[in-house]
Amino acid sequence: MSQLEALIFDVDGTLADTERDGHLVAFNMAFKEAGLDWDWSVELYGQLLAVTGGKERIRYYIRDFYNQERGENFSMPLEVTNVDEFIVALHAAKTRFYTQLMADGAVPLRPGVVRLFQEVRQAGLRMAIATTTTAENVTALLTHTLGADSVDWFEVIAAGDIVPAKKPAPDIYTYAMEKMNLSADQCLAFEDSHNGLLSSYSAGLKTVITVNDYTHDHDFTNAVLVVSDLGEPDQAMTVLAGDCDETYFSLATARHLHQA
Ligand code: XBP
Ligand code: MG
Repeated sequence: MSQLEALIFDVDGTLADTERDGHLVAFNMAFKEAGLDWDWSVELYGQLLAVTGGKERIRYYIRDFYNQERGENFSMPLEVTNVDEFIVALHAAKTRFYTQLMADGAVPLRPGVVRLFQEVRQAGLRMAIATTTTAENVTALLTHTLGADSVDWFEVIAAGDIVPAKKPAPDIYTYAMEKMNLSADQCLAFEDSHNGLLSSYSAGLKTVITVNDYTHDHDFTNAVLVVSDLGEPDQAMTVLAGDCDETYFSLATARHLHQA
């Protein structure tokens, strides 16, 4: 087994609870601004999360939910001729609202995230990000929670449309590892969802899961560890599956899981 060289992190749901308090809010703000009377509920959004990527999620809603909710098929605003352009413009507005929410401090990082980042940096290990969300959103979250220089803590920020196939495809993890010139057995991934785990696992990565309200019932059979969160010395994590006696997740935990 190779030595552990790098930790690769998902963003949404893993570093922060951005889905409910960030993305969902921003989607609804964008709909309102566009004059649409769509208002996604927290519950509906949980169903829409089956599809990753904001543009893909809007398309999924139009195709699979709109008629069921409204009893009529979606018809585009009169001034719009092309559904792809409509979705791209709506999504650009959503990104604008999302980055503003991050600037307003709407979403904090989850327990243990900053502590683990600092420990990894001090130990000289490498870090990367592999996410479905838009690169601007990653920068906004990192900058407004950790400061502008935190973007440079990550050797690669693999995000959004940089690969054609989003999670659950392995492409975004494969891309990040290629950029770092590392193989999967030199890395450990951190995810929060079934789609995320499908992506990291099919890229060959051992994966740690921190669950959240949207994902605690997902199938995490292929994860090496499933925990409530990364925990803190004074705020114990709960181990939901896997072998771990620690009360919080440290670099030692990562090394141990990687070697096991
Ligand atoms: C995250 C996502 C993202 C966000 C929306 O998935 O699905 O699409 O919900 O982001 P993961 P954009 O955590 O598995 O990467 O609107 O910027 O696409
Ligand atoms: Mg996620």
